[in-house]
Amino acid sequence: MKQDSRAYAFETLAVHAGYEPDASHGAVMPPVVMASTFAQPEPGKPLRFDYGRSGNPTRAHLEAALAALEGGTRGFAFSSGCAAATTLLHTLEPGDHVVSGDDVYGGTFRLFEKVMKPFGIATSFVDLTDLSRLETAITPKTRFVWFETPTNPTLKLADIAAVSRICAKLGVRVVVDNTFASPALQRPLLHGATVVLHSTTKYINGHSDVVGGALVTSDTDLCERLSFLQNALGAVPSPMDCYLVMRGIKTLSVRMKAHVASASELAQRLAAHPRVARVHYPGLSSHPQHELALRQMSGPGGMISVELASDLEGSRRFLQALRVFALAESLGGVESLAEHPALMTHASIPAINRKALGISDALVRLSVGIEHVADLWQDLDSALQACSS
Ligand code: P1T
Repeated sequence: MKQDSRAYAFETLAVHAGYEPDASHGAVMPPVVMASTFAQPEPGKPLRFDYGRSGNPTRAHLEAALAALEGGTRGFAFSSGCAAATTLLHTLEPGDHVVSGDDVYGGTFRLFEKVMKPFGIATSFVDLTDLSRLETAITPKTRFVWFETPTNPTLKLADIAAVSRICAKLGVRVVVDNTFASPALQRPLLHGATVVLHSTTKYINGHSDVVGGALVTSDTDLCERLSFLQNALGAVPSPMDCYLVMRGIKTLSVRMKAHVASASELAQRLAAHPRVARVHYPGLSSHPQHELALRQMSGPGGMISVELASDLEGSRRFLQALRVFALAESLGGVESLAEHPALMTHASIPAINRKALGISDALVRLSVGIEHVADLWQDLDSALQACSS
């Protein structure tokens, strides 16, 4: 497909954005350019690329694809989601302040509290399901309002357009970690956010074989600074990883449809199960922000968090009884995964905070893959039987 400014549908962009068959060979997939450096015709006058940290053709294709998918002008690829977050936080200065959603990935919480705080960047954690709390949390030093929607792991939503309206009035940039939804289901920049962050490790790559991250924005000043910092901090992905993520993107739409269909069915069944106390899934009408999910997302996603009607031992038995779901951290791959946030992905969050957020010993998180839904249900149902034995 010729890259032009037409408004192609997301499915078409996912297959084609960022690359067109190359002029010399017509290869329909981007070449993996493994070179760490690029010969220059004259000293200090490189062709487009000079050194692999500063830029690489395969990475450039991925970055263009990411920008197109999120509807931004520039995409930046990183070696992990945490590297993307770290680079973005380096646009701040000592004394600056961040308002973060209260429920975020444990590694993001750790970055704010254990890494950035000692450098003089303070973070306030706020429940953004109630926006009256946001304006009081923002200070003259606040530079970012940063949140996940849906959140990891309790799947709360924040109204991106409403947060962006408040922040625009106050001159604060809005950072949305769109890892759980992926751009196939939600495009935060179109709702007014300034920057979208991804752990491309998850749905964007989709095959659990790459750790990667991304930022996308249309903010010109931020683009300039991120471009500098991406090179200066150097947390860049390898060309091979860029290629793999680019390949994963081609099936993002179809994968997300399959994740949503199966997760929707499993969430309904789990909600009716006697050994389940509560199901967190934005697609259920019982979800406190189901209306917002319908408005803001084109599908409620492939993640489900389940409060079992049991204790820590029951959760352990459930997770170890699963046969199709693998007991593992991470999410968004074609294979189904299950994990225990309190002991695994959110262990770096103090117990008192976890308790307040509802990350209890009975909470398990499911990443619903693209296997047959009947096999997934049978697996969950039999593990639930094991849970209280
Ligand atoms: O793992 P990494 O690629 O560095 O991405 C960090 C990250 C950022 N944002 C969100 C919403 C995330 O979920 C993650 C990583 N999360 C897991 C590994 C997990 O199992 O929840």
